[in-house]
Amino acid sequence: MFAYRIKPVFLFSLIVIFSLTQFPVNLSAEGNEAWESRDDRIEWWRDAKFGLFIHFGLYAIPAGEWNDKKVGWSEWLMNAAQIPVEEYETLLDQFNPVEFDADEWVNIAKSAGMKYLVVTTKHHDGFALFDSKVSDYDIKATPFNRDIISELAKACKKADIKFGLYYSILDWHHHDYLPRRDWESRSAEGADYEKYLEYMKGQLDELLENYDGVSILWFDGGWEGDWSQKRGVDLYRYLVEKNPDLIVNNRVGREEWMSKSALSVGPAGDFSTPELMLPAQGVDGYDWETCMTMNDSWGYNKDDHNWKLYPEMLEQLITIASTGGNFLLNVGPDAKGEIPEESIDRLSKIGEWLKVNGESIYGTKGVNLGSQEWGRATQRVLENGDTRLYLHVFNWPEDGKLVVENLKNDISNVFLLSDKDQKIGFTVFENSFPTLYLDSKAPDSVASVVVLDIKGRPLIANQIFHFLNSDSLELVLNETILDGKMVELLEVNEDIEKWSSPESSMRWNINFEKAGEYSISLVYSSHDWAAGEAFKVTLAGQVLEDRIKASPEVKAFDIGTVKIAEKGLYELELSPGITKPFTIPQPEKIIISKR
Ligand code: FHN
Repeated sequence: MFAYRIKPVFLFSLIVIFSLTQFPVNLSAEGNEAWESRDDRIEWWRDAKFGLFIHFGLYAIPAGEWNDKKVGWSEWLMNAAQIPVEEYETLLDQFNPVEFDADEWVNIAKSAGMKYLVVTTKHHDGFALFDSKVSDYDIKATPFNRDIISELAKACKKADIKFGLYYSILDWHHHDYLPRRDWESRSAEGADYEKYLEYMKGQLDELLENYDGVSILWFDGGWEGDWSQKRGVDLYRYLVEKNPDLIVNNRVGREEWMSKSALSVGPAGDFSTPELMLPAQGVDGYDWETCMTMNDSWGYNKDDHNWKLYPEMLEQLITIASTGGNFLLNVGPDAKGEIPEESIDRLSKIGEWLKVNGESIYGTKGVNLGSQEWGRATQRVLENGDTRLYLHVFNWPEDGKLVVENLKNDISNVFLLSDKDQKIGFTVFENSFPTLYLDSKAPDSVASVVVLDIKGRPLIANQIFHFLNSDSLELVLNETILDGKMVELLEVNEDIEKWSSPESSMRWNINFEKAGEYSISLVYSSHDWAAGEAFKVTLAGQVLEDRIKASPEVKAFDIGTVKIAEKGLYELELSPGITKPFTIPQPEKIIISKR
């Protein structure tokens, strides 16, 4: 068992811990200096859009298998194979990634068009990939004995790649960490969680003080035991005060990211971290980053050959950028310290695409044009206040005609990003959306970028929902107007806490092809605490009022009947009642059925 030598740093960190707890514990954002400085600190990250995630550690040696037991996520082997600490520690003597070359790793990221990287300094197994003075369970205890984090810091600086560090709050190795794994026989006798926190702060101090240019701290594993949002807010404020250029993810906290796709940010952390998922659409005004594997494991798994293909990954990058997020794409180097060829191949192809089309990704913002046959768009505001739209065309129209649904702006210029001299014709007829006339052959086999310069900021018509000759219409919630802003609602069945006033509303334009009586029902589940909240549906001048019914499972709730006297276009509005908070179930769908 390796000792954690708490030497003079103990005294220092104890004082710091003491002063740390002096911050007025404030779970809201106001008065949180770190949160108040966020916009300045995070600006480079918002423009960067694309980074490399690196999971590397002792787990690369067994590579997903232990005594014939195979696991999916190789970095979870110690827990999944229920390996006692003493047994897992035997890996230390085998850790010798002699092929590790920091410049090579960083250049792979750079050639992929990535602007930052995040590398595991300590994952859940507790092993530190750096020379830690507060621990003997670190790189010094291995035959390799070089400081990988130090070498990567230097390589990133040389290559002008921003340097980020992953750190796991959870620690399956440290004696003072609690809780123990439920399968463990190791006694928790004498374990002191506060001592573990001093140790963790000691390592975080080392990471910020001993390595040059740390730009991101990427926390993970704060989902159990006594870690809390309160501790997360305090740690976030401490770290940003210590390094005013630092940005920190929302996993420094606890509740915020637990639903994985949560987009709520702060005041613990600067950006949210949905994982292994793509949002149906993005949401303005949030900073979020999706992290993804290239196969199925974060750490190197010798048996994991389920590699995603390059086209899928490029579409993921574009989809994420078009919905306002960043993409952290993972590699798991093997025990020799080499990034798998399959990863390098895919990354270099993405890099080749970005060399030609990077302008449509870096420094852009998402834009919600509603669902489009052809693909996804990003936008950039031009100096004159007009907007440049980048249409990423995955499905190149065979007849060369590309309709930009919902776009109502005047168009000033259309051309191919890959050949700016190749102008593209377009027509916009009264009451119709722009049609672009493209060459028959797509310039790129995966995603071709058509640039559309429009007057002013995007004017996007509400989608019009049609019954399409059916007597029932399901308004599946993927786009609506909330508080006057086009909001993409990511997750159904989560209560909307975004209502900012009783005037808030969600609205849909519906084309009723037949007059008659229509029943309205909402399909939702809802938390107990929202039960009884009033809300109303307004349609054709008729108001149906109801109160939320607590329902853990998704159910259809009949709200009432509306009379449509004449066929035509009507607006359905869903709005909160007068009670506070203005919470309302975000319905999975609204069903309108002709009686
Ligand atoms: O448990 C970890 C997992 O091993 C991996 O590090 C991912 C990457 O975001 N994070 C946790 C699972 O959410």
